This record gives sequence, C-alpha cells and structure tokens, in this order.
Amino acid sequence: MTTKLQSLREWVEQVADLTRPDQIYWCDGSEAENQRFTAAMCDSGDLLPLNQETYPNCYLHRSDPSDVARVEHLTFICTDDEEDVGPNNLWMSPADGHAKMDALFDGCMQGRTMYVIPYCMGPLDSPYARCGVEITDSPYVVVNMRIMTRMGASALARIEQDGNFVKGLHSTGELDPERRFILHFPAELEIQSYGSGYGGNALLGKKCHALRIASWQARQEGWLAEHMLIVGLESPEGETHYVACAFPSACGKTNLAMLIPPESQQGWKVWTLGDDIAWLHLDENGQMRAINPEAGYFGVVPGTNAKTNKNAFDLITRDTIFTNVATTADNEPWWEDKKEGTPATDWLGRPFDAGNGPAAHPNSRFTASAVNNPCYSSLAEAPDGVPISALVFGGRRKELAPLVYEAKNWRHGVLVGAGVASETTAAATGAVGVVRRDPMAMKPFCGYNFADYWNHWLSFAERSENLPRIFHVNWFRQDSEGNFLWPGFGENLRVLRWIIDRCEHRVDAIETPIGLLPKKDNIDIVDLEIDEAALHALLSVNLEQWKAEMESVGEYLSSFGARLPVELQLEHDEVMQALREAAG
Ligand code: OXD
Ligand code: MN
Repeated sequence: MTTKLQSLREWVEQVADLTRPDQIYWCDGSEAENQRFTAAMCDSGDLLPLNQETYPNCYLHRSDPSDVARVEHLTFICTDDEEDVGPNNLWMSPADGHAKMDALFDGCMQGRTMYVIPYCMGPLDSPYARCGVEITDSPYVVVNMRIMTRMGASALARIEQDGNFVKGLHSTGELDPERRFILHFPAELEIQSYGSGYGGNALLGKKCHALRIASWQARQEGWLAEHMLIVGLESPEGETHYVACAFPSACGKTNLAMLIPPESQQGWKVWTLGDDIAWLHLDENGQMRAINPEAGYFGVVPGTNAKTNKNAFDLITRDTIFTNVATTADNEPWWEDKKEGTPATDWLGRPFDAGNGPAAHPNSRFTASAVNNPCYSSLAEAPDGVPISALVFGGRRKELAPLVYEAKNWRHGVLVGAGVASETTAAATGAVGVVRRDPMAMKPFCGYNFADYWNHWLSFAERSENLPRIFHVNWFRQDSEGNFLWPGFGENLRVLRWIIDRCEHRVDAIETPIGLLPKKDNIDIVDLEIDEAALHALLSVNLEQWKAEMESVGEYLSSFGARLPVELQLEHDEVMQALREAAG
C-alpha cells in the first residue's frame, strides 16, 4: 500500500531518510493485520495473552517502569512567538525544536519497521472530522491506534480526498527519560514524540492531535476542541439531553460517561458518546453540536468495579489491551478496587508483595473499542454530532466548591471554567493530590496561550443567542475526617437531572455571588443516605472562603498579563464586588 497523495508520499520518504528503518509498512486497519501484529507482539513478549477463557482477546502490556504517564515537563509547543503559547505551556522555537528532534530521530529506526498509520478523528463522513497520519516504530502504538481511531484504508481515502492531514512522528527510541520529548508545531500541523510508549505521549491522535493541535485549529476556524466527555441522558418520558463535561485527567469522566442509573432513578437511560474529548461547533442555527473524535477509550483501570462503572467493568472483559495492571494466579487482570480476585504478580511482573506498593500501577490503563460499550449511543456515529444543552466544568476539590452551581451567563461561565482547580492525579508524572489551576481541564492540553483561548471562548457569545448553559460540579467534597460527602458514581445522575431542569426552565435557583445554587428540594435525594449537615455543606458556599478563592483566581489570571481579555477581568471584578457586598 502507498498513496496517490504526493505530500504524504514525500513526507513518508523524508521521514524514512531521517530515521532509516529496515522496512516501511502502511497499515490498512484490517482485522487480519491486527491479528498478525498481535501474534507477533505475543511472540516478542510485548504483549502477554491474559486468560483467554474469561478474558477473550485481552492482552497485557508492561511498559518500561519509567514510562507510565504523560510528561508535562517534557511537552513543548513550538511557535515563532513565545507569547503565543502563554505561561500555560512550555515553549521552544520551531528551529530549535526541529534541530533537537532531528538529532533524536536520526537513524533511530535502524533494525526496526516503520509503520505508517492513516487515521481519522471523528466519523469518517463527518464534516467536523479531521485526519492525521502517525508514523511510528511501535507495533503497540499501531494496535492501540486501531482501537482509539478510525484507522487504515478508509482513513487514507478521506485524507486523499481532503488533501491535508496532521503529521505525527513517533519513536519509542531508547525509552530514556533524558531523551524523551513531545513537541508540537501547530503552524506546520506537526507533532514529534520521542522516547515514550505511554498512550498520552505516543498515541498521537489523542492528546497531541485532538486537543493540542486541534485547539489551535479550532481557534482559527471558530470551533472548540475540549477535554470533555459527551453523554446523553434520556428521561423516562423519552426526552434526551446531551451534556459535555470537562474534568481533569483521572477525575471520573469515563465513569460519568458510562453512568448506570441507580434503582431510585427508574426509567432513566444514559448513552455514551465520548469519555475524554469533544469537538464543539456551532451549527447554522447557533446550536452547539458535539462530536467525539475518538473511537475507543484509554481509561484508568484502578477503581473500576461493578459498582463504580459496571459498563466499563463488563466492556474490559474482552477485546481489551491492558497496560501495567497486575495479574491473578489464573492469569486474569487485577487492579486495586476490582473487588474480586487477588493479585499474584504485580504490574512490574514481580510476585505480588504488598510491601512494594499497589499491585497495579495507579495509572494503569485499558484500551477498548467504544462500540463494545453496552451504552454506546447510536448518535456517536452521526456526522453532525449531537446538540449540547449544557457544558459542565468540575474538579477534584476536598473543600470549598459546592456539589453544583450554575454560571449566571456565558461570560460568567467562561470565568468559572478559567478558575477550575483540581487535585493532581497519577495521569501525569509528578506529585499527586496537589491543588492546581486547571482551566477548563485543559492545562496540559491547550495548544496556545490561555488568554487567547479564553478570548476565543468569550467570542461565542457574539455568535449565538442559543448557547448551552454552563455549570460547575464537585463530586469530591470531604468532611473533616476525610469521608466523601456525596456518594458519586450513578448517583451523580441526580445532579445532572437538576442541570437538565435548569436548561428546561423547570426549576428556580438561588442567586448568590458565586452563581446559581440549587434549592434544596430541587435535588432528588430520595433513597439516599445523606444527612442534613452533609447536604447543607454540599449545597451552600462559605462566601469568606470563596472570596479568598476568587482572589487566588484573580492572581492566576493576572499572570497572563496584558493579553488577558478585558471582559474576563471585568467579570472577575464584578464577582469580587458581589462577594465584598455580601460580606457587608
Ligand atoms: C487521559 C489523560 O489519558 O487525560 O485521558 O491523561
Ligand atoms: Mn483525558
């Protein structure tokens, strides 16, 4: 296989001249090809077959122990003007970036095969979909990209028709953390990633293309590329609302996207469209519509069980690639909080010893195809996507942020999103549990200056009078003893129902300086064991503490200097004024 698209042929030749592989292989995405690669990786030990009776077509990959998460400190955006990437990104000049990467890629594929992976982000027939080609020397990347994207001959046909594509070059290199870099060249629509096989660094369609490069393209073209799940909520009366929610990495997007209504929520159905990324466009009526550019889930395994996420728990019993989980004596995958089985071997392949820490790596992952999800929405393949009623921001906050509140309007919603903070998780290397600002859950993924990004968000108010309402949620409030105040998981549907009621003008809310809070009686707590004090804490806000929070948001915003949109500053000033007045 090759291509009639000259620019693609030339780029592949140019990469081969630099990396000097033994052979070049164009992936067609077929089942036969997938089986060949899987069998070859089982022979080489890159994949270990799991128990094929209980986990048919499931495999385990053990990564290099130093290569288990995204590396934000090694991720750069390369632009002519440093200001364009903002203080939210690391910057390198395109010339320095190319020189650095050319040196790393020089001859790096000698003795290896170079795989050319054409892929499409989004349904193949969607006007909103965008394509890319990833060149890699990792067969693990090939089989994962086949799950995560529409990959192979059909994607190549679309690329040939479009005539353009994002260029992604990847090599696992020596897996030496000192020689690991993830660079983005947005003006050239190019990504170069060296020295890591970890999904977020190596499956270039995902974070690198569908968020960092796409956010750049989206700004130029008037749309949004966001770190958001997309979920459909169907009421017992048959009315379906679609909601897109931005939560930071490993804060429960997959669980919410696959939520199973608890018994108390009789008649409700939940449909998954996406669990990580949403591309949002305004249609000709000013309605915001979303597509999920991905075709699979790269989900966090620990914590997945029949109670927290039964859909995912069932989904990953077949056709799944596990990375860095433990195994039982029966060769089944095992992870913390699986609630069944016991580990025999840990994620490093050692006999399990509790003294060595968790059996599965806290950021161990599953890669599974979206079509195997029992609640996969039929509209996930719709070329025009789904209409979005509400956008929801959230973070993991032990304190302060109430269970839910609504922004007063779009401009206030942008401020709410810009002020999101969350405790860090194992999805990225570095300390875990530290509260940091993660605006719109895009801190690791916005491919340009946040100040310009907020300006872009604000500009939507001029383009439509029909924008989704904006909310903020926090499932993670704790009492002074560290107990969660809210049960979370399926019960979160109760909060989503309030959000829908607000969108449908069915309930009033309490106006406060932070936004609109639910009236206690408007959140359904039937059959929920939750005491009055907890409910009060969840549905109210301490204005003194919030004032301190908003001061800290203000300091953060001012770190963007003169580029900060005046409108956002004004919105912040208004909220501060309201808080001062409320304090008397
Ligand atoms: C992910 C992440 O893998 O956000 O989705 O890190
Ligand atoms: Mn993510």
